[in-house]
Amino acid sequence: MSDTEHPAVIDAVVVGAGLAGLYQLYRLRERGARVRVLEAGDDVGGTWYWNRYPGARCDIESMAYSYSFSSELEQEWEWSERYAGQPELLRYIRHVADRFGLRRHITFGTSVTRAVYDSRTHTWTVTTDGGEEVTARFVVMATGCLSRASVPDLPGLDDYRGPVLHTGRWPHEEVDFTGRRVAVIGTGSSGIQAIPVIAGQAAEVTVFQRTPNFSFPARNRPIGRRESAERKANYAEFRAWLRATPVGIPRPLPERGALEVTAREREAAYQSAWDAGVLGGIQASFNDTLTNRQANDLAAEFVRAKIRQIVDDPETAAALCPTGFPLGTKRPCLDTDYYATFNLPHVRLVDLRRSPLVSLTERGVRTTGAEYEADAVVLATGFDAMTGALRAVDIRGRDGAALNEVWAAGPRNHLGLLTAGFPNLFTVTGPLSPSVLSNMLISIEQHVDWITDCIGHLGDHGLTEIDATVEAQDAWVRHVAELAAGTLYPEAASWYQGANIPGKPRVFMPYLGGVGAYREECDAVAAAGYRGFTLSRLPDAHPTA
Ligand code: N01
Repeated sequence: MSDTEHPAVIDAVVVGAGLAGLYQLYRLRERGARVRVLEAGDDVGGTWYWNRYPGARCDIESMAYSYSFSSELEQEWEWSERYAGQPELLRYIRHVADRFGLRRHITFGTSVTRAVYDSRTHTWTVTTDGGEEVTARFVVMATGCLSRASVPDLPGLDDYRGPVLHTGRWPHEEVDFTGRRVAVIGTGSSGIQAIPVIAGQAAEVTVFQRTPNFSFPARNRPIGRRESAERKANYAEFRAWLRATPVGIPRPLPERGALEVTAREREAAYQSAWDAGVLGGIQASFNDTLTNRQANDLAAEFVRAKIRQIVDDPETAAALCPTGFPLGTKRPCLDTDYYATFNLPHVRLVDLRRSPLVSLTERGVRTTGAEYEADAVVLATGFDAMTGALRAVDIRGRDGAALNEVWAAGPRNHLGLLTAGFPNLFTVTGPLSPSVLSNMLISIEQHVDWITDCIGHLGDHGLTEIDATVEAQDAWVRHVAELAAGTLYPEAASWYQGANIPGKPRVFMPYLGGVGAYREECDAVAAAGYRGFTLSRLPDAHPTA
């Protein structure tokens, strides 16, 4: 069969052509499977296709946040910076698509609206926004954890006369803020990356902050040839080490608690993390930061002291100091000159906790304190994380059951991979897996490898269906919740538990056991003949993948 033909029933539909979808396509093609990838964007890249806001950059080191499946790719690609910017990441992903001949299997500009399982044939029929129907034995949702932009329901949004730009849906054409007054709403990772860069261009920047965040200097720098060559000489060992660490990020693994050392030693450890510029470095200075409130307070106070040191105006510094939630329990940020940006004469901070946002007006943003005129409004307001992109598709499993109803009180699945009653539908880095609390590349490759092996196992044994058992699923959901309950994470109203979306159930969604332990569990499940899953076959099945 030619690559461009679309047979009546193909082996797999992969939804999304970001880092996860591309690797899934590569692995299934390697097995000779007939695969189609359906992608909403007009190019590959996923997150790095959509998030083009000024300053967008990965906050995990490029040489760790990259594919490891091909040593040729690893060796030939040269990263220019320690933390790659969005344009370079997109170039890399495009290179991967071209190098491995993946594009011809991808249909761009196409969103999946519906997916319906047929228990009689063990197939899924996927419907697109263009009305096309594709029937496949497996569906892999590679739709990303942070892909559904959240636009808050702000009164007056339609009254505002200037452009409103969401960081997660940034225009593809150049946005020039020179001489403009820009209002930025939101101070999470996106806002914190964008604000210093926008301030470098705009005539005036007003930052509307509801919750201050913990942010640490990235200490980004070019990667020299020598540094790159040294890493490449030991790339396999480096990757193997990352896979066994808690989150797959190159940073030290602490053996002591913050209260087991002297104040001087503690300060030195925090300072060393601050100087290193590694995501989560401060919280990872000691092994109890996320479980012991006293230890956490010490780390948080270290960061607040840094903010007060950097920011000249004491009132602005106080407003920028995060309080009310433990350090690390909302996603920490890495920045370049974020706090120092507030020393610039044309940048001001509006503390929405003191004067809440009332509405957008024709000319700008109104709070209970004043109206701020702006020529453009940037919404750095985040995403309907982890479940948003999955729930946006009308997914119907066995007997017509709707995933949205099954997940009404929060996501349920086994290992974050398959939901009972929705056989043969896999989620890459789905909720209840390490996902957003890990280096996504580590988790993506682990999931895709597991899914590919699973599909291969079914094919090798003449099986046509895999479904999670309700018992295994219930136990996994409980396990993920118990892990979270043993930490300080539930104390923060974070997007990790859906708190940023009105009406979303509060369930802590990422698995906290670490990528190493998680991989071991997934491998053990597979080695035990897919324990916790039911495998079956149609009487007249002729599996091919
Ligand atoms: O979104 P966020 P993000 N009125 O949800 C505020 C990843 N990422 O796009 O905290 C006023 O973190 C909201 O306030 P509050 C990373 O995992 C990675 O910045 O709800 N404010 C908050 O300040 C990250 O965590 C990179 O009180 C409103 C902000 O908007 C995740 O994406 C780079 C509001 C949203 O912050 C999401 O980050 C960028 C309202 N009505 C992002 N609604 C990398 O470098 C919301 N806010 C890899």
